[in-house]
Amino acid sequence: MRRRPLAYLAGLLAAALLYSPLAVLRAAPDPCGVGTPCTQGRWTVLDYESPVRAIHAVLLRTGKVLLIAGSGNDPAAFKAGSFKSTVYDPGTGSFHDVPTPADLFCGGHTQLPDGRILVLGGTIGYPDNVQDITYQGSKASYVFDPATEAYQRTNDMTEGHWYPSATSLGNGDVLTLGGLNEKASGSVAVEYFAQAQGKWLAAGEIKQTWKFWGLYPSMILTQDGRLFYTGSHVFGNGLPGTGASLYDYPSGTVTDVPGLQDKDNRDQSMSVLLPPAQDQRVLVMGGGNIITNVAAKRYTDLIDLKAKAPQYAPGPELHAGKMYLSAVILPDGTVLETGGAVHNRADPVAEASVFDPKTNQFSGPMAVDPVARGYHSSAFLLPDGRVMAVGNNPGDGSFDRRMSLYEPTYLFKGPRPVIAGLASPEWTYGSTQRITVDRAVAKAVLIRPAAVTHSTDPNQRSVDLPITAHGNELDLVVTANPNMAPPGWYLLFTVDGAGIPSVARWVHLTGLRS
Ligand SMILES: [Cu+2]
Repeated sequence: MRRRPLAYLAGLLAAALLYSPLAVLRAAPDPCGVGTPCTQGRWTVLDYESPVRAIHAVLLRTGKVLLIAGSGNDPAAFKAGSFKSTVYDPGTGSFHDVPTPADLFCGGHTQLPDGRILVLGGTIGYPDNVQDITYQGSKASYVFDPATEAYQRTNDMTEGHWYPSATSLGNGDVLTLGGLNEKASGSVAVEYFAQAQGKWLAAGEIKQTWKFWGLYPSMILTQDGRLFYTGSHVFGNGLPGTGASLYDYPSGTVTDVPGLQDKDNRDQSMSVLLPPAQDQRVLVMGGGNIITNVAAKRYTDLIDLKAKAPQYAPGPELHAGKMYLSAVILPDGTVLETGGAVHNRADPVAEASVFDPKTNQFSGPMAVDPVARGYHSSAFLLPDGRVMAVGNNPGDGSFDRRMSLYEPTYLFKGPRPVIAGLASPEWTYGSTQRITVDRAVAKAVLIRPAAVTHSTDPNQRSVDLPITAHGNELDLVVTANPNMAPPGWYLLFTVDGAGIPSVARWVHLTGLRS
């Protein structure tokens, strides 16, 4: 091909530039180019495995993680009365196996105000074809103390609960709904744990609706103290109503919330109260139906609970249809969604993306967990800003005990801000708390530590702390509304203008004003 003289000159110039020292600099790979950890994060599979089937994961105020298997969905272990939990230390990679008093498999869990963990319900019977009965739920409940790493029994609940919800309330009490009872039929009792008395109230002490809420109903505490049933659940499709509702437990009033797409195909979808919690917006992602076994869905739904008459509107589609997915609030104010599968305990989806509540868009694709994460998998945030993923229990009954770590993109963007000082880790509602940082930051957040299983962690939230800066001293304004951040231990992160978070410090938020 004949080249025009001008093009020829331009070619020479380009060649000269290519070999100049400046061009060598330009030719160096962009550390934040497409496909780098800086734009998609990085997964690592640990070179050791969890000693137990990690079906439940609870981040403790000690920075360790309580992994609960119970019988681990293993009929032989159940028959043998072999129930397991372990406390994992992400810092040292060590495990401390914990005597486990009952089959906590498929129970519920949430943090109490003092940082102990309430673990409720679980399994008292596996399916039995002869007696034509499915899983039977336990009435028993335990408090796990991170200091002693031991369970202590409480009084029993009214009814058994296999796949219950557990939502921490603004006063630190816990409300539990749903699941299957000791006879394997739907649990309908409203269960209320009064934390000051350290016990479950009798059925008559709380307004009963005797309503069946399904299995692992996602019940998120709203700013006015009501519970929002997001429509995310496990199994139990075909429930009446719109598939979502607001529940005022003191009066027993349930108000349907319209707009959720395809409510009967939201089995093992995942719901998140989007950051910041102050915005009161919820995102529901994906879902399927293990009974019809349709291919899992790509749709998402968004709702603003501050609206006078809240209703769902369709959100952006996921990059891939999935159920069994995990969603983790990151300190930079975005949400990582990862893992999942297309069909009942089959066809894992190798896809991850990040939802930005500011733009209502999923970015990505992000790097993908090398381990399939479907049924009985979980992912959760660690205090250092990394995400851990555990579990997978495909239809052949096997269980994947490998553990993966995800380093989000913000860990590849430059040095991290440091929280150098904390006047006190004991925080009260409506107070102003002074911290010292090593350089300017854009925001500070409190993130509630995970208590996750089966694509459900209704207590997950990130609460903004408005900042007044005096040089490297920051005054953080703590919400005065306990419904915004129920009492307990939280991860405090500061985040710089580039979205890079510090390592978290633990703070203890309580109702007492100092
Ligand atoms: Cu399960």
